[in-house]
Amino acid sequence: MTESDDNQATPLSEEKLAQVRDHFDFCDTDGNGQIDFDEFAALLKVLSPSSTTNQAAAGFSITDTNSDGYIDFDEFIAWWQTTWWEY
Ligand SMILES: [Ca+2]
Ligand SMILES: [Ca+2]
Repeated sequence: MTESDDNQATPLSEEKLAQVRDHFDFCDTDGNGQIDFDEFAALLKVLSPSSTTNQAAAGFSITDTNSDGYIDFDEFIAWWQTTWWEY
C-alpha cells in the first residue's frame, strides 16, 4: 500500500458538485451548514420512503466520520458518492 498524496481531491465534476450542494441545502432545512440527525432522517425518507429509523441511525453514524454529531458538506459528499444508491 502506498499513499498517493495527489489523489485527495474529490473526483467530482463541478456539475455533480453543484448537484450534491443542492441536495445538501435541501437536506439542511435550518440552513446552519450542517446536517443533524433529524435532517438526515428526513432526507432518507425522501430518498427511500421504506427506510427505518434504525437504518437512518446506522447511516448517520457511518456518514459522520469525525463523530461530532453533525454531517458537514465534506462528509455529505463522501456519503453521496459511496452510499446513496444503496438505499
Ligand atoms: Ca442543519
Ligand atoms: Ca461530522
